[in-house]
Amino acid sequence: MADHADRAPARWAGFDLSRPLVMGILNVTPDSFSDGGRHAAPEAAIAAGWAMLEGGADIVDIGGESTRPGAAPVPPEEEIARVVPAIRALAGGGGVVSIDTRNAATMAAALDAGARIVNDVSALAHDAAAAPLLAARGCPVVLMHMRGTPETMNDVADYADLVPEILAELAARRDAALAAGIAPEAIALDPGFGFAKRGGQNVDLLRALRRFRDLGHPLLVGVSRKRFIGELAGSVAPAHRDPGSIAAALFAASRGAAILRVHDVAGTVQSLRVWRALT
Ligand code: HH2
Repeated sequence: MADHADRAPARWAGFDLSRPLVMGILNVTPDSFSDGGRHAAPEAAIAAGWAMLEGGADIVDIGGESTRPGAAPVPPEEEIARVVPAIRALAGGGGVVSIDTRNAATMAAALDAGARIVNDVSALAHDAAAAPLLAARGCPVVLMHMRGTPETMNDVADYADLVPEILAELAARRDAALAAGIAPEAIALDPGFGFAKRGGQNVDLLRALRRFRDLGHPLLVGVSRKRFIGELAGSVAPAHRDPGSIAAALFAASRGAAILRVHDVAGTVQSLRVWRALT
């Protein structure tokens, strides 16, 4: 177990990475693919966030813009209005919050409201102001691999050689972050499951996770309720994909994932505890 500890850093964002961290997903959106609309009201979002922290989440990842395939962009002002009340409440009460956004204005507002980590599915490519902002703020950041935008990504999922191409593209985004002045120890990397990857490509990528550790950063894996989990499980709808998502999360942990981004926090925490005790 903890085989991610041999090459990747031992700490990130103030956390000890000797066991995988659990990041709970809190989408304050009307349209996210599996929980859209459930936490659109601030009170519902805050209650769901506390339930995740009580269930053992190390981090609550708050997002105000769906990035499901085909999703339309949300203006930053709207995104900020959605996420700030939940960030204030959860961070103010002692929870560690990350902000899931591509927009520098939203990153700044979220950090001002108490978020400690930025999670950007565009790996700071979407908004030119993002990298200088994070370099100045010195906060930890997750850089995720994607091609195109959520609107176009399904059309650009053709790879001659899947894993080396994704490794090179993610390394290029990491290098851009370093060139902008972001500290290497602030950076975690994510292969971006479901983002410009079709069904079986996600499986190949997950099986190759160990190769991503050679980039020298903690790895975040987000497979929770994604379409390929539903396909592997046999045409299961998003709301019923938690058992399959946990199976994939444990597999990712065994291949070196340091942070697991999940909807079912309590189920994942319990599964990890048992799995770690056995291994
Ligand atoms: N997946 C989603 C959103 N943000 N961030 C990282 N780092 N990795 C991921 O795999 C990832 C992510 C999409 O999932 P979800 O938040 O559940 O849905 P939606 O984008 O529809 O809000």
